[in-house]
Amino acid sequence: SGVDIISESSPENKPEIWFPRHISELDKCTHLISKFEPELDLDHPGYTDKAYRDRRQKIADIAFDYKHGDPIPRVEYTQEDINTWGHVFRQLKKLFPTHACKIHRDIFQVLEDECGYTADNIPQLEDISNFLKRKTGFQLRPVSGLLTARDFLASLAFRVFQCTQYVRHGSKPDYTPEPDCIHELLGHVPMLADPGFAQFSQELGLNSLGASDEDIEKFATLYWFTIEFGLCKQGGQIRAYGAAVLSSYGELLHALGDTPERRAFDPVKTSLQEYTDQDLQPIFYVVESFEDMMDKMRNYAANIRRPYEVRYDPYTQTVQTLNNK
Ligand code: HBI
Ligand code: FE
Repeated sequence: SGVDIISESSPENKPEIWFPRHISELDKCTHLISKFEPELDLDHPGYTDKAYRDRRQKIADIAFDYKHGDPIPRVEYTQEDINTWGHVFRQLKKLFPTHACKIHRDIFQVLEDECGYTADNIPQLEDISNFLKRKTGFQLRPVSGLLTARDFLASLAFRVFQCTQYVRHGSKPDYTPEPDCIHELLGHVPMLADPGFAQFSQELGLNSLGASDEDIEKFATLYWFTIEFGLCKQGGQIRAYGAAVLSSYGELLHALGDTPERRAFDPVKTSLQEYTDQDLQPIFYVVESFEDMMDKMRNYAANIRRPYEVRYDPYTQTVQTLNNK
């Protein structure tokens, strides 16, 4: 795993867990989980498609070579990729007015007007990263696949979102168990352009720095049920704000339909909820408002035992620790 122990001599004599102190140290937070990849997995729809695997490899190399501060190299997507994007884009656009939360609807409109979000164009990560920098200070960094939860969450502390750049295989446009740039661009990017949501995301990241493996698992679960699959109340109705819901036509219909169970968001309980990444979600958590979600998370984090407090200094893009360290 990605945990390096650097010192055996903290005050409580517990080993300390290394974490990045400066945004450039995210170059070391690149531990991947090989779970489901076209090169390795017989069931992957791209496994028998040599051209697709070669394309994926080229895009993966961009992420492997990337260093903090580099512009994100542009990718020339194939017509097949663009068709896949267009298929998902058209379907979701029909549902957003009735199913997406207000933040997503408003910013999606801006992305259409200003950032080349159309059915026949896959926006480039470099352009979208620059858009986010202007809106909330978030930036994108290319990643070749699933990272460990520890590394993924650590980047959020620096307002960096680890973003895949490849497109799912064209034979299965409606479902992918891996993240892909369709999911990132349609689900995550609009929410990360909102100041309150950006703050929430960064705080989750800051809370994860140096946390125990057990706490990392809880923060990853909270990430799952908020940033990926969260629902919220709006004008007496339930709407989606989670990126995995907002980027899947089937999941979006399912989430707001009659089938799943919807529970009130409560970090203590939600952080312990088991989940699956292989099927539609049986359970969703609903927040009253984003302010309420933020309050509850701050309360939860304040009650977690940790050897120090962390602060982010945006001038130097550095994490500082208070107490002892
Ligand atoms: N890695 N690239 C990438 N994208 C994710 O969404 C992601 C990840 N690694 C871990 C992870 N998500 C989940 O464990 C979250 O719950 C943190
Ligand atoms: Fe995601």
